[in-house]
Amino acid sequence: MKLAVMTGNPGKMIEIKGLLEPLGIVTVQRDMDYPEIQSSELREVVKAGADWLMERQKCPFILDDSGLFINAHGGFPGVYSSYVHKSIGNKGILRLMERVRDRTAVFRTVIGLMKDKDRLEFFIGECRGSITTEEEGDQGFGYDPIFKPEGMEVTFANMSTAQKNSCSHRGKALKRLREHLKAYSF
Ligand code: ITT
Repeated sequence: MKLAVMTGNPGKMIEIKGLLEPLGIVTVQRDMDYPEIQSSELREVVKAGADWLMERQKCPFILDDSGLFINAHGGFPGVYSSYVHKSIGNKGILRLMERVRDRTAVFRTVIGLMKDKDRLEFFIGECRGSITTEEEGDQGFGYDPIFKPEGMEVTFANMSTAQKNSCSHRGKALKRLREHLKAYSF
């Protein structure tokens, strides 16, 4: 079973491989830089990306759009997570959180699976947690050093891939995808 993964992010790829390859699914990274539309919904971003990719990439493939939603900032950066990370980074987020008492946040992932042309299915995962007061850890990528999942003592950046996958937004979405793929041969 071979599945193309449409991402330019090698960190995501490691997490995806970690959960899908033990099932015998061979994942191949394809960095096609598909357009990410401006929308308030991750699902809409995935849908538009999948429509664009459908004309250019052989099925089956998956794409993943994720975001960090900070409650005290009305869900910011949310769908703008990529732009915000590139522009102000984790240090910028920590500055925005100075003197903010409610540090709760949620990470969300929407994975789109395009099995055949015009057959898009969504797999969703969410992880509640909080924003730390300083960067902690050097594993993972993106916002991992400043996000501590609920009930855990450490940030994602202080976890192994397997530990992060066991509780993360992407891990949950991938487990749903994995269950679905078990019943499907391609
Ligand atoms: P692709 O779109 O090419 O897959 P990306 O890194 O742009 O890669 P997203 O748009 O899904 O991916 O991610 C938005 C931002 O959120 C980006 O800065 C990521 O680094 C960050 N991010 C996504 N998932 C994350 C995770 O599990 N841990 C930490 N940061 C994450």
